[in-house]
Amino acid sequence: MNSPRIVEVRKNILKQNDEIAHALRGRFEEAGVFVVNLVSSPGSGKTAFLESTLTKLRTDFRVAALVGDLATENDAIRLARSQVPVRQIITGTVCHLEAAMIERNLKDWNLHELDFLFVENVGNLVCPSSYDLGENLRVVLMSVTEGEDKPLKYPTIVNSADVAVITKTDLADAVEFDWPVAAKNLRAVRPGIEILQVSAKSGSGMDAWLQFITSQRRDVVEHLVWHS
Ligand SMILES: Nc1nc2c(ncn2[C@@H]2O[C@H](COP(=O)(O)OP(=O)(O)OP(=O)(O)O)[C@@H](O)[C@H]2O)c(=O)[nH]1
Ligand SMILES: [Mg+2]
Repeated sequence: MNSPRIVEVRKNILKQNDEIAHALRGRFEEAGVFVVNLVSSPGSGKTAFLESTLTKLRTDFRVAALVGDLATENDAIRLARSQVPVRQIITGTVCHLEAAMIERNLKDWNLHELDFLFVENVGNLVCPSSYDLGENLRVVLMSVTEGEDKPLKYPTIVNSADVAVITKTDLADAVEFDWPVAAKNLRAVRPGIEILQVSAKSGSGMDAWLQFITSQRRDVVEHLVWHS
């Protein structure tokens, strides 16, 4: 008897989130900031990858990051080593970031002073897929140690992503990672999805990733200039 009401409440929450995300997207666009949302299972390497990304990007761009976790400031402390503005969002019992949390935590940041804003979502392969944060690009990370079948088991998150990044490639041989099968599984769920390969530890693949996001940002910014 309770089910219809639960579904209704859930629909309302998602609708409210979409409205806030829509407003955020407008603010990001107006400020010319390119927003990247990183999603993955716990421990796939989001923070290591993001710390490396922030450190490399900050020489040419103005960058900042928000990071969500149920508890601890650990990831914000790690990301702050890149010397860019970082803020931790503690979600308590909530297994994903919501647009309202992003809005609240941007508070005193001037978006016009940023070129890139990165959001590290809570490590979870299910909940974050339903919550738009107003981002330009959603990146799903999958580490080689998780197994090639994860896209088939968690299709919704892959389906909601714009690009897939396979992480910890330095460990690929040790776990006998099957690259063709991983690519086949990702593309079975999300046909045509671009797949990048990185190791935050060795730095391999980071240049291709940086080229990819800077060109994605250029396309968005040029599109805005063209239409203004
Ligand atoms: N060998 C290797 N280990 C890595 C790499 N990237 C991350 N790790 C390790 O993997 C573990 C998890 O990395 P994190 O960066 O904390 O992963 P995360 O996705 O941010 O984790 P949560 O925020 O807790 O979901 C740590 O022990 C990292 O040192 C990599 O490229 N190669
Ligand atoms: Mg992390």
